[in-house]
Amino acid sequence: MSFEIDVITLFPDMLDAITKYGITSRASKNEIFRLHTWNPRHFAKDNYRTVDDSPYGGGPGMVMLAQPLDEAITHARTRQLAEGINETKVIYLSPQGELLNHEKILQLSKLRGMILLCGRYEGIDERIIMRQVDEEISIGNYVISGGELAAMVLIDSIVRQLPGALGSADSASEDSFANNLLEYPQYTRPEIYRGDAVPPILLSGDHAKINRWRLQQSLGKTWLKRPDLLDLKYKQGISKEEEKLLEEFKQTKNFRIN
Ligand code: 4GX
Repeated sequence: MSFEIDVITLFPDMLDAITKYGITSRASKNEIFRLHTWNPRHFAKDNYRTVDDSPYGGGPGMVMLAQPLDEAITHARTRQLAEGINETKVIYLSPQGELLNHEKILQLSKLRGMILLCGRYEGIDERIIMRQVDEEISIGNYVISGGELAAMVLIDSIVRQLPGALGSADSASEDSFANNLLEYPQYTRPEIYRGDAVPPILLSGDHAKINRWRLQQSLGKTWLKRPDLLDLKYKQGISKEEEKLLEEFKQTKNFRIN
């Protein structure tokens, strides 16, 4: 059964990038997930297909009308139900939402489907949030021009967690944030680039040693660049081996900030 995604958006073509490129394109072709868009404009009633109006109480900009959004969401709910999804979630992407993180992505990836609501202008009529929205999610403390890019961030990060989405070469469980550590540094050919050599241990062929070095680099990088993540790592539980590797990293002070 594929993960069913319905997106309510005035700019459905923006979402094409998800099904056109890379890992999410392959996952779509393999029917790991299915993406449907609904344009509120198609549900507008007047001859001009109006989807917005000025805010009551005055002020700048426009607000998305309740009625076209309501009908678009109802159609999306009906489609989810037809796909056998009895419990779906309507998510509004907004700076007023709960901040998105890895834990939230894992939680959402366990659903069978979801409906994403993309706002433009100054946002949507509050009554739609009251009547139809189950959760508000923010991708970060900054403002973008509409919910579409936020929805695409959410979709991409969820799809990566779905069974069969990643090739055997990739692994979601080894990604940073799955274990609260940053990735170790990567190198590829040539062995020496403009006088900078690849760490010799990576050419040694000793995979036990390489794994220990990589874990030490992950711990050290996290300590240097993301002490907030390292706190989470400690709460999650750090092994004696990891503690030793990090201490050794701190001692040797062979770190660079780049
Ligand atoms: N994380 N935006 C929503 C419309 C809007 C305006 C005001 C509510 C209040 C965003 C974010 C985000 C731009 C999507 C404004 N909604 N979405 N849009 N940050 O900035 O998710």
